Amino acid sequence: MWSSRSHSARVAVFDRVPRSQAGPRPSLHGLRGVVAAVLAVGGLAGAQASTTVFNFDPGTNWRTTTDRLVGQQWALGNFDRSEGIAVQTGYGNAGTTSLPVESMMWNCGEGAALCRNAEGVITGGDGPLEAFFGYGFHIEDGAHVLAAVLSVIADDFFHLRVNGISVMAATLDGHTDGDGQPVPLNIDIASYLHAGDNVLSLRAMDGALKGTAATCSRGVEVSSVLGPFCQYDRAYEYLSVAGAAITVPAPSTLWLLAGSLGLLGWRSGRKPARGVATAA
Ligand SMILES: [Ca+2]
Ligand SMILES: [Ca+2]
Repeated sequence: MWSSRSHSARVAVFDRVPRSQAGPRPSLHGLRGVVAAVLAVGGLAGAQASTTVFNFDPGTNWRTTTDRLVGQQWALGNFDRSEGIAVQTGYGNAGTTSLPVESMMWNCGEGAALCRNAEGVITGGDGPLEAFFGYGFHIEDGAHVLAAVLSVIADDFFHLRVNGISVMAATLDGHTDGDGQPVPLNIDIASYLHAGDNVLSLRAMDGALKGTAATCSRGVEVSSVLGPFCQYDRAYEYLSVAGAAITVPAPSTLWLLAGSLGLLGWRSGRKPARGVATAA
């Protein structure tokens, strides 16, 4: 789907995950449709434009830390990728079967020492109770954000900020299907991006919201944007992220893209690719 064959537009793909390894992804068909259409349009129109795809799936562009001071800086939009460490990718577990393991990550320290159980095995349940994640990327001057979507869920809590602005927080408890499996939230972040440096930051925690309880019967109480939260080892922990942003160089080319997208939809007998709804 991400192939750049047979079109003249230059396409930069960051932190690419081969489809053969990636497996099925949740709820990104609309975004992938847009990518395919843009690439096809490049071929149809002979456009010389540079299209850039920033891949937000877990990989080398993500950094993580358990240092709250560093995490707070990332939350403010001040990202320095010399801080923190590489994320542990493929951080799955035996109980979460609906998410592609490639979309799951956590902070495991150097050599994954923080996530190993007494037998030295990474089970997905022994990581730190809180971790911060950051992803910095640069949008060229004059580029236009055609689409930018994140599909996110965390076990058990996440708070997403983009360029220092609070975008969404949620718990796994509030987003499961009838089988108890996680249902990621699709978040349209296009309006939060701008030319220049951009920062995605997430805080993720294992535990549960304190709710109406008088105290945290287990673990420690910390503040969160959703209210007091009890951090404790509540079985598995992970942050699942998938998605991408697509930029094109100049708004003046958009009329061509829009017209050709409609043509593609007609030619293929399908509706043109639609945006992904923003969760409430
Ligand atoms: Ca745990
Ligand atoms: Ca948990």
